[in-house]
Amino acid sequence: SSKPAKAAKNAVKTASKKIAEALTPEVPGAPGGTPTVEEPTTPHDPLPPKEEQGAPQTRTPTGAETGAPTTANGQQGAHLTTAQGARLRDTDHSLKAGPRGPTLLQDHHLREKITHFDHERIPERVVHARGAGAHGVFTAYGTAEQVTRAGFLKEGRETDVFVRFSTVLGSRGSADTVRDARGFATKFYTDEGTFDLVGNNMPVFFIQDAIKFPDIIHAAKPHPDREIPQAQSAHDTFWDFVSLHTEAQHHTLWNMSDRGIPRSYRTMEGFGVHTFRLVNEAGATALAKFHWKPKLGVHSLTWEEAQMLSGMDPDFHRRDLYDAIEAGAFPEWELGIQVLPDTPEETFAGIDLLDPTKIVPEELAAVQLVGKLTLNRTPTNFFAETEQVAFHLGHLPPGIDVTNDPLLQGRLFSYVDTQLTRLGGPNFSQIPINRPHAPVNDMLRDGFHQQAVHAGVAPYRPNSLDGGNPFPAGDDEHAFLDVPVTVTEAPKVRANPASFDDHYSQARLFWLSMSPVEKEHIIRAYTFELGKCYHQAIKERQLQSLANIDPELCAQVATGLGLPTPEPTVPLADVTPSPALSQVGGEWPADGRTVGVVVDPDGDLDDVAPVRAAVFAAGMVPLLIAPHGGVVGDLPVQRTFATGRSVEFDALLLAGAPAPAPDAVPAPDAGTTTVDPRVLLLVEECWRHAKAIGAWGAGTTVLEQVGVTDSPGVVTAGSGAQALASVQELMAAHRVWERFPASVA
Ligand code: HDD
Repeated sequence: SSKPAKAAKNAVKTASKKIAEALTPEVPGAPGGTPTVEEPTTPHDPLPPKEEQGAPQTRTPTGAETGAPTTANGQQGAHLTTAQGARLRDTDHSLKAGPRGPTLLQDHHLREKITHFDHERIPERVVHARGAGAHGVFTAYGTAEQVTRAGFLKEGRETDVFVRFSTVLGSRGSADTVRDARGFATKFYTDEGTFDLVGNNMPVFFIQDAIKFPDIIHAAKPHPDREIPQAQSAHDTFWDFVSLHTEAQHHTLWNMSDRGIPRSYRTMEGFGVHTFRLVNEAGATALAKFHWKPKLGVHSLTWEEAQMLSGMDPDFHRRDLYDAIEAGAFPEWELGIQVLPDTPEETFAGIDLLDPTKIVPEELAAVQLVGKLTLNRTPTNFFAETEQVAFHLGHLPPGIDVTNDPLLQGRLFSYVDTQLTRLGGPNFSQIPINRPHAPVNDMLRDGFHQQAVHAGVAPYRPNSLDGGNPFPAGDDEHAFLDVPVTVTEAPKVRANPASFDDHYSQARLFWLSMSPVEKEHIIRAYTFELGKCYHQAIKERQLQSLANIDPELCAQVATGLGLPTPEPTVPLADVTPSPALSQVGGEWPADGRTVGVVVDPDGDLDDVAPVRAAVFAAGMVPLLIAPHGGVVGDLPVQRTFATGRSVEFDALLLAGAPAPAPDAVPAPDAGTTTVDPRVLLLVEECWRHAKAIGAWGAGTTVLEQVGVTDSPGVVTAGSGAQALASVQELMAAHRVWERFPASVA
């Protein structure tokens, strides 16, 4: 090569060397320019594994432990390793050809790390994607022993459970408090095989035949063109579907009622929906419907609270559940069954028990309590447990069998099928959360993600090689019994029984069972939802269904929409209301409720500490609200005027009247009030949402400035203790119901 070319090459070499030197950071102890990271802690001995992180069992064909190496658990040793166990020097820098050079393909650690990350997400559930799960225990009372041979229902039996609550429509990241049905799925790890009770917080369903499930879900999910609205039923395709499928009217009415916006998972009922068939030791059968009765009663949010929470705290229900469990306020439900005679007609009091759009009113068949569920442990890892848990209606123990409800029959196919895509193969029952606690001895082999190291050579039967194992179990050996129900001879058809055509009588029953305030909420919900629809024909068609349920309901919604009220096209059903369906009128424990306490750091704080202690003592959670964070006196502040909002609290106590802070949003009436406008807003909202409010001392000024001093459920007391006592009494009824206007009787 020529002289000038050589000189140019050298110049480039020198220049790049200089640049490299200039760019090499001078870090002591880091030859080669790799900065050392200052660790906030020093390596220590591995933590003992948490109990629930214990190595999952590996299964042999006989259900015995193989003793084979078990799966690894996260963060239990001091040193970072690759997935293969090689210790790593650095996980913060890719391997490069020089500090400014390209990344090398040979960086196996980089590729392993990124590849694994790229595949961290699995498909969300096609419905019920948003949910929260918890572990617990079920204790049987023994009261079901006469009707079912199920071992876990025998007196005193304790069974581990995992429960997952969910909304139906929203994506995994959607808000908890949207108007929707809630899933209530319980996995009982019984010693006779896992039992999954996959129910909802509403006892009826939209459709009568599983073949229509894709249709209703397509209609209810966001519109396919713009993918909006998220987690809402207030849109045209939903109301198009339900107004065209009048069998959906009963469930829709439940959705429009306060049941569609629960206060907490802890204050929801649960229902198995379908009728199941129980079989006892003697082989006698009964039909049954499952109910979960919450210890805290059934309570809901108001629609405005639900909407505000969607923005203020989209995780409201999840947080509430986990906070309660971590605080030791373990949520409890009693399991109940309605036992109904197993007659050839499969009806009770004229109600078709195979129709999942129908209930059996509790007044006609009492709910007999058979055991208690206590949720006492939050998941250790949300993905591993709550995301990967897989429920299936075909997970049945001996003593509980299915019926011919056509919705149930289709579900028996869907739940296993969906896991193949969602969990990536047929071995999902080997994922730790899905592992039965009963010994497993199946002849299922191989497949994606096989975790078991099956011994033996003869996974077939009969065989003469593995000692003949496994053998079928007899009736006296806890075998599952398919109840030999007679199948009547009938033509093969795609058709429903005639009784399935009654779409309005039970919707009317539900409506007539509501208190005036609950009716008012239902009217407003329909008016909101239909008001969000664009197509006039859809609103008119839905009004027609409402006319067939109840003329007054229809008239009020029609007025709200500015549309004429149609005449009923069917005779109004003559039904007897079921008082058990109303949420109003009782008194319940207030365990785990939140009480906001507004304090003025410059005011009289004498009563604050004792009131706070008394709220704790009552099993509730006091949250101090102050102009600034940190402490007031020596009490910790949980919410400031900037971070707190009324919707977080079940009741409000005013211990002071804080003056407007410099960062307060200016209020239009700033000249006439002496209190921070955010406190006035807090009180206004609590008042509007019918919450109990108590004040003493300077706190009473706030009530005066909002103008609610003499209102029902607003207490002015001489001391903090008195204010709390009165507020606590009011909270037993959940809300100050008389504060809501009611336009219907
Ligand atoms: Fe379903 C999930 C409840 C009808 C198909 N369903 C799912 C979950 C609950 C319910 C609580 C969430 C389970 C979890 O937390 O993992 N589903 C119901 C109730 C129904 C009902 C109470 C009527 C009485 N479902 C129903 C029908 C079909 C499905 C008719 C299909 C024909 N459901 C599914 C599914 C899901 C599911 C696609 C989604 C994720 C999953 O199963 O594991 O298979």
